[in-house]
Amino acid sequence: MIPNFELMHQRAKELAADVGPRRLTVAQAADEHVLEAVDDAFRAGLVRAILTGRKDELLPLMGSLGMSEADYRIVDTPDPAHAAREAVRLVSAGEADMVLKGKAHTSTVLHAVLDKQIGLRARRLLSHVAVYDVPGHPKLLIMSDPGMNIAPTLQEKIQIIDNAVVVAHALGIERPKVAILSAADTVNPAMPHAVEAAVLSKMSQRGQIRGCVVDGPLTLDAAVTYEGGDILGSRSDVAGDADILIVNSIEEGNLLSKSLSMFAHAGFAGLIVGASSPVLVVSRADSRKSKLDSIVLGILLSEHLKKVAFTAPPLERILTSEVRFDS
Ligand code: COD
Repeated sequence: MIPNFELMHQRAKELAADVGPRRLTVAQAADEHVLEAVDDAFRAGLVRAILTGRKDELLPLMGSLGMSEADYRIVDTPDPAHAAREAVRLVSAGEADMVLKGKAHTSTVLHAVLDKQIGLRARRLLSHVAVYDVPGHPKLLIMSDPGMNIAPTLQEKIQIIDNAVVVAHALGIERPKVAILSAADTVNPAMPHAVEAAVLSKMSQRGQIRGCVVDGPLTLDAAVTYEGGDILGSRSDVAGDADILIVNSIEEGNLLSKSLSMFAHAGFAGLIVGASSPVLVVSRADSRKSKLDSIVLGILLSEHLKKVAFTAPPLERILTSEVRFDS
């Protein structure tokens, strides 16, 4: 199990030594921190990159950052939509292993990823999975979905859990503990999300959600601190030791994410999971380090998907008798 970003980088370096650098496309690459992170990854032998965007914008910026044009393939594209589509198309055509969002807006990249012709759909829900390295916390925290699905339904939450579990497995967490967050640890019928959390816990207990153990509703402190988890004692397999936090809306996820970064100074890496290849989504405000951490996480996920594809059953199988009594 990889407990922090330092060891995540070490693992990616070992993989690169074994199988060579991963192939990365960058959607509208003319962004200073994105280019710096890509160049850091290139110099560390982790990636080879194809940069899309306007060449007359890219080349001067690369020059000012001391990057050599000879180290990169550049695909000249007229605008952000074309840059995003070309970056995604190259991955779906097998010319690269993953996409990194550059200057193009998140929704422009996501629309390209969802495109039926050139996109990366894999008959699954796509969701945003964020990983945090919180100073003082003994292990990485995974959270979903702070960036794609706006108000997930119960069925969508099942797939959001599946996708987060895939990332946990890629980080070597064999049977991740999943906490469904709420404002209280009791099932209050007046709180619809708490009722959904209870349903998800029961589905997990029945083996309908696999590869992990799910419990909720749990408050944040009950989920991640031993003092908080103690309140629930042996009644929860997750409390006090959660690996994955599931939030109920994009707003809740965004607030938790920004709080971890701003107040707890957590390191952050983020990507979209559920597509046929990893899609690395970082916001413009994210640091060079965060962008590099996201590339490194993408490398681990891309390698994991080569071995196992998606092991979790698609939703239609979860809801059929095929797995009803499976444990
Ligand atoms: N997984 C799989 N397929 C999807 C998903 C998903 N999560 N979302 C939409 N689709 C498919 C639909 O089935 C449909 O075939 C097609 O994509 C278009 O669907 P729409 O019209 O419902 O989707 P859009 O175009 O309105 O928007 C999709 C977005 C992902 C762009 C939208 O959900 C969004 O804007 N999410 C929030 C992104 C954001 O602002 N993040 C915060 C900043 S980081």
